[in-house]
Amino acid sequence: MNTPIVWTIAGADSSGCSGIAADLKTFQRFNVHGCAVVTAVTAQHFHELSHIDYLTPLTIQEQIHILQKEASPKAIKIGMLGSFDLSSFLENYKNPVILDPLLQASSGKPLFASDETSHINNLRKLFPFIYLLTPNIPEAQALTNHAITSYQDIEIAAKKLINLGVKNVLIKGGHWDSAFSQDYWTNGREHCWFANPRDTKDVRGTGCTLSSAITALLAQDHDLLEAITLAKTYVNQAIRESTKPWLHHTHAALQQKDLPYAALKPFSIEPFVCKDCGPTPLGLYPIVPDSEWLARLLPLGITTIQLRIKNKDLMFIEKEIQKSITLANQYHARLFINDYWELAIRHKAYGVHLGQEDLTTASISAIQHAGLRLGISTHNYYELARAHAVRPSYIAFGAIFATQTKILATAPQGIEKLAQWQKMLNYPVVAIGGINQENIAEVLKTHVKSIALISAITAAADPIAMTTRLLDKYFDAHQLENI
Ligand code: TZP
Ligand code: MG
Repeated sequence: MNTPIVWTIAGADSSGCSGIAADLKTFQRFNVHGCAVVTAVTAQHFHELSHIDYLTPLTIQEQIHILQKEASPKAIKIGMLGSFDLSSFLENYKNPVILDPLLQASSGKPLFASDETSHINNLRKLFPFIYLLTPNIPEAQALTNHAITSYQDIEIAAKKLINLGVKNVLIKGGHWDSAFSQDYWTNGREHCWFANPRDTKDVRGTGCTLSSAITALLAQDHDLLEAITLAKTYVNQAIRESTKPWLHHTHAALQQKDLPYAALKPFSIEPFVCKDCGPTPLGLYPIVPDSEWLARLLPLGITTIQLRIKNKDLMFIEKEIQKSITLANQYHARLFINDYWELAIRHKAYGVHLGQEDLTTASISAIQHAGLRLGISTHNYYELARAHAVRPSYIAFGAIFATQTKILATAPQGIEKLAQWQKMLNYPVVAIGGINQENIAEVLKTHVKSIALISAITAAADPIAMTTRLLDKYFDAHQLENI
C-alpha cells in the first residue's frame, strides 16, 4: 500500500505529551508517514512549561524548502507557529490544511511570540487557505471576539470563523462545564454536534492528537465527517486507557464505548435507548415489497422480515402495512416497516427501519416512545455515530458486496470490515447488500447473527426453495458456532 506523507508544522514539547511528539505518534498509529517542521523548542515537563525558543524564519523556511523537494504532503497539520508567516507557502499548496490555533499551553503559558492581537491577525491571514480549523472554546472566543457562554454562542462563533475564510470549523467543547464533552462542526451549510460523556481525566495532548488524527485520515482519502468521527473515537479511547499525564496511543481495535454520538442538536442528557429485539437473534431477514411475500415466506420459519415499499400511493401502503402486521402477528414474526414510521406507529408494528436521510425527518422520539424497535442503515463510521445517537435496536451495515438492488454511494464494505463492526458493536448487526446462497456462509463466519436479503430471495427462480436453502445454511453455520 502507498503510505501517504503528511507534515506537522508545530513546536517540540520536551515532555513528549503534545506538539510534534503527539503528532508523530498519532501519524504512526494511522499508518501515514509524518514529517515534522519544528517552529519552536519548548522546555516542559508534564505540568509546566518554563521556556520557549522560537526558531528563526530561516530555520523554519529551510525545513519546508527541503521537504518540498521529495516529501510533498497529502495533508498538513499546523500547530504552534510562533510568528512565522506561512501564507505565501499555503497560497500554493492545494491539499487539506488543518490549523489547530493554539494560544495557551495547558499550564496557561501563551504559545506565541508576539502580542496576542498580532498573533491572532497572523492566524487570521491564513484562514483562506485552511480546510479545517480546530479551536477550543477560549481560542474560538479570541479568534472571533465573541464571548461563548451557550451552545448557541458556539454556533455563532463557528459561523464567524467560516465568514473569516476557513472551509470547515470544529469547535472543541472539551473544556466546558457540562455532562457531555461536545464538539461542533460546520462548513457554513451543514453542521453536526459530536458528543461524549465527559471524562474528567487530566491528560495532555488531546487537541494535538485529534487534529493530527484528522490530518492522517484525510491523507488516506476519508471524507471529513468520517475523519472527525474516527479521530474522536481514537482520542476518547486514548484518554480512557491513559493512566498517566500523557495519552495512551494504541493500536487496539476501536470500541463502541468510545464512539461519539453525532446529532444536529447538542446533548444535555443521555439519549433514550430503543426497545431491544429480544434474546433470539434476528436471523435471516428478508426485505420484501408487499404483504403477499410475507404470506409466502413466514410459513417457512422466517422470524424477522421488512416491508419496504417504494413509489406507491399511501392508500396502498397503509393497507399493505395492516395486512403485513396481521400476518406477522399470526406467525410471531418481527416485522419492520421501512420509511413509513407514522403508519407503523398507528398500526402497532413491531419496528421501523430508517435510512440516514430519514433521521432528520422522522420523529425518532415518537417511534421510541410508542415502544417500536428501530433499525438504522449505516455505511460508514460517521453514519454509525449518527445512528448511535438514537441508540437503535439494531444497526444495518452494508453493502457488504456489490448489489444491483440499490445504487450505492460507497464501495462495497467487504467481509473484513463487517467482522470489525461485529466485534466493535454491542448492537445487533444486520449485514446487507449482495448476500446470496454462494456467499452467506462466508458472511456468517464473521459471527453476525442477522443477514438481510432482497434479490437473493425476491429475484430467485423459486423463492420458496431458495429461502429454505438459505435458512438451512444459516442454521448450519449457527450450529457450528455453538458446538
Ligand atoms: N441497503 C444497502 S444494500 C441494499 C440496501 C437496501 C440492497 C440490498 O439488496 P440485495 O439485493 O440483497 O443486494
Ligand atoms: Mg428510507
